[in-house]
Amino acid sequence: MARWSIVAITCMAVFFSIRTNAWCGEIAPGLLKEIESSGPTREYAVIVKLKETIDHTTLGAAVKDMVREKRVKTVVQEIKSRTERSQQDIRSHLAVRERLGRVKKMKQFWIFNGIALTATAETIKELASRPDVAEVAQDRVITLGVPAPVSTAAPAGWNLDRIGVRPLWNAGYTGQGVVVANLDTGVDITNPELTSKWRGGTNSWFDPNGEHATPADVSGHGTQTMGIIVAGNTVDHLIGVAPDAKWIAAKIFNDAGVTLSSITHQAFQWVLDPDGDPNTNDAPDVVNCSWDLNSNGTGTVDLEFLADVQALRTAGIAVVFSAGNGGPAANTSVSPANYPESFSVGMTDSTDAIDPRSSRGPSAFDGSAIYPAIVTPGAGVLTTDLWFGSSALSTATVNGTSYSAPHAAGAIALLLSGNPTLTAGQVEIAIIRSAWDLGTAGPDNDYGNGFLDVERAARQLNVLPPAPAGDVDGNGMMDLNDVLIVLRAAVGFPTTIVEMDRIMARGDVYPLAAPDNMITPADALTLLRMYVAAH
Ligand SMILES: [Ca+2]
Ligand SMILES: [Ca+2]
Ligand SMILES: [Ca+2]
Ligand SMILES: [Ca+2]
Repeated sequence: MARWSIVAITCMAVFFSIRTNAWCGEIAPGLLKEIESSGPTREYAVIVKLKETIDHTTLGAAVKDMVREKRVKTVVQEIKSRTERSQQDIRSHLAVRERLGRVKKMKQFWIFNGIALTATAETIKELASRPDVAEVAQDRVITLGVPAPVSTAAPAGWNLDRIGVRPLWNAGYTGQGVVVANLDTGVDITNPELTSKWRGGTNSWFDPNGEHATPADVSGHGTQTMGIIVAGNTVDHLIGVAPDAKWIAAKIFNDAGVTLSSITHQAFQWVLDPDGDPNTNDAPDVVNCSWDLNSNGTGTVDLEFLADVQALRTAGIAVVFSAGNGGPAANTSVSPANYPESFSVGMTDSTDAIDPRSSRGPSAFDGSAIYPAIVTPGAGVLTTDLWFGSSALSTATVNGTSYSAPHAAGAIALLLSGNPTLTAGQVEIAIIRSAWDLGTAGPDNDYGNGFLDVERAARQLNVLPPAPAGDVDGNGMMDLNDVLIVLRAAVGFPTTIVEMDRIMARGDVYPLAAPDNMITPADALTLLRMYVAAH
């Protein structure tokens, strides 16, 4: 323990890096324009960003082998103490100005090195000229995109079967012991599907807009995204990927559907340490974000939340983002989904074809990284909706990459319930490597690394044992249903792309010496013989 501390202190010294060599900071162009047009007397809501930033590569390397609880605690403590030290000077400067009434509504952050406040143009210029300040920028308004129209009812659970949840469910991995969070419009806790799945307690709900003391949602968006992760059951009400996971939520969008940069920074900070005590690890294991910073248009990069996403990821929390609805043109990625630390998820329809709206790569972050990371169903998906006190279950059929992201978040929760010692990185890599290749051969910028298959990821991670030969439906044994599936495929019974890929991978058993990459009646016959021989 003592030895680790010494090593840690040595490492900590380089956790901060200075990004820019400029002598003093600047006023962001958008804010400058506003000041020029609105004059000197007005007060502006701004975020002062300091030059020193946490070096997450170094910090990440120092904490990567720690158990989850210690990792979260170490990351929170380190970045807290580093940013506090870094902000000492400017905070005493600001304290004086606050007493004079020249600075108001100060909010200090540690998840990124900055302070939100309101001030007049004169004070803003003075702050921007400080050598420790990188930039003073507007506290921007972020609007939730208008959701696509709700479609007609889809068969319940098609999307869950498609991503291969059943073999995990059958093995008893249903999300138990895993906590997921969303940063969204809130979650309607009165919906009976979601009531008992809330983790509960004051550290499980955060409304930085101060509108709701207990979990609520007036829009439906957050209730719908959370439903795809945790709602329903594994028996007769198929809605969520990981129905035994618990949820917590930060309601970043207010009841009018808008948020601010500062509000969203507060939510990311809350996620890392919901009860404000670094000694208790009450952070979630997975965070789902079904929104983007589209103010600059798609195909651009906006670094507003880079430090926040990096901090969560350094702490070992998976951060899943919807890839955006800016397709079908190439280079339509959005931030924060296109940050390297985000896990971006695009949208397919019920035939496993990419939906035209799904944003395409490459990632604008570096202009070359594959985007999205993966694709999942997102068009025509059944989920929970706002509940108005009726006795009937309240559901909606929804469309958009907003609803693809929760499939991946739920899949990560399932895998973690199968092995809680896995890291976010291990799980994400397994999901990418086990995804079904669609579209152009190999990773591409429509389907990313391919279509989510949580069963294959689980086998790669040894969460599930290798599948028996000929187990086409993945239920853990070679049985008559497998024969039937292969026979139907052989006679051209319509199957989707991923279903056909699955059947090919497991059911192409004839010729025995070298399967021919075709499903024919001979494959079904071979499977039948295998079945008879085994029984
Ligand atoms: Ca805590
Ligand atoms: Ca491909
Ligand atoms: Ca089977
Ligand atoms: Ca064959």
